[in-house]
Amino acid sequence: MKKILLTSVTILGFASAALAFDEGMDADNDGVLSESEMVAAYPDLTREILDAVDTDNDGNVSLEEWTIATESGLLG
Ligand SMILES: [Ca+2]
Ligand SMILES: [Ca+2]
Repeated sequence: MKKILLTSVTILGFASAALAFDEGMDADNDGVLSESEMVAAYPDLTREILDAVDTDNDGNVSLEEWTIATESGLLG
C-alpha cells in the first residue's frame, strides 16, 4: 500500500517541481543528502522516516527522493 502511494507521488513529483534542495542542505555538494546532512537539516528526523524517504535504500537521499518526501509531507 505504501509503495503504491509513493509511486504515484513520484510521478506527480517529477511532473511538477523545479528540483532543488533547500539552500545549504547538501553541505558537501555531492548531489545527494547523506544521513548526517539529513539530520542537520531535520533535527527531529527518525530512522523510520529516513528509511521511508530513502526509497532505494542506498543510504543517501537523492534530490528525487527528497522532493517526493517533501511533497508527500514526510519531511516538514
Ligand atoms: Ca551531500
Ligand atoms: Ca536513496
